[in-house]
Amino acid sequence: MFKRISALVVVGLAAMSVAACGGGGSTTAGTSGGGDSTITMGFSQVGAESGWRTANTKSVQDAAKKAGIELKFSDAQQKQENQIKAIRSYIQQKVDIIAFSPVVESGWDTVLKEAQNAKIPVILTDRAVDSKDTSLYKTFLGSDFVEEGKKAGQWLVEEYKDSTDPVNIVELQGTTGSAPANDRKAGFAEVIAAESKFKIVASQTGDFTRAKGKEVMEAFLKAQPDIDVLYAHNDDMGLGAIEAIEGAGKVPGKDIKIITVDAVKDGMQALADGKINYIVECSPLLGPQLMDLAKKVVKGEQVPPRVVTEETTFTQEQAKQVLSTRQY
Ligand code: GYE
Repeated sequence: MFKRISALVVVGLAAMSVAACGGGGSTTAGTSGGGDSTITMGFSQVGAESGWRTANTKSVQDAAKKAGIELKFSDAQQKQENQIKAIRSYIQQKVDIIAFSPVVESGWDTVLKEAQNAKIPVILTDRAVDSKDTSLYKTFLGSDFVEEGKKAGQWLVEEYKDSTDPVNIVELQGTTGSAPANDRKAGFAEVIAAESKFKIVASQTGDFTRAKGKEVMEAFLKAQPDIDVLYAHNDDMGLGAIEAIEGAGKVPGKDIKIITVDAVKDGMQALADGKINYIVECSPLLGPQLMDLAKKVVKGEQVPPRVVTEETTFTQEQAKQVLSTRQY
């Protein structure tokens, strides 16, 4: 029944990308016209805030090497201004293609227009932007975060299906304004809204880090006498919160049930140990597919406007089964 799904699937209508491909394709054809001239990619990473991010960075770097793509890599330390600077420097360096994982959703139009004017195509990886003008980027490769939030909510509904008592939930949100924080919150809220017994009694950002997750959970525990469930938007914040819960003399996974997102190795270990109750998977292994898309875009070939990562979920039993083979 349980199936580990690691494949990436391509969705979207290729037809929709026809218009988007016109400009970028013709401008970069010269670069790849010789057939084997090396592609240079400028990649602006969000930061190094979590186990997911570390695995994602490694995936991008390894895949670039394997694909023979020269990678210019920069870490923005979770600051949009650093990403904008990095993108401008890639434009100045006349890279063949820019890829980036936007730390927040808003505020990208100006710099994306600069790239477009310089005829340098852009690929979004992992996180989306809210720009109305979708011709500013060629494609968006990453997870469906709303769906992830829904899966977290569905587990909770099932877990408490026989109870009529109120269920007090605290939520540790990801980085404020980021697509995964916005969407994981929205998907979860939509599903639990169906039943009035579910109440989010506190919700605050933990910046996707372990340290902040611990700090905010400590504050939640002081302010809220009766917490039944913690929903953390990633494993790292959940792991930090576990320390806070244990520090307060409570048993994580029992006194307080915990749901997280990502399924990195440390999270899966805590799940197998019974400290987390359920994890919604989010795959960081985007590198190989990013390089394939980049090659196509630079050659002027059509790519689908949206490529969604296919993912699964894990219970404690399932975590025990797959833990030894988990790569990240
Ligand atoms: O879930 C979190 C990371 O954007 C999907 O960012 C990514 C999220 C991931 O810091 O751990």
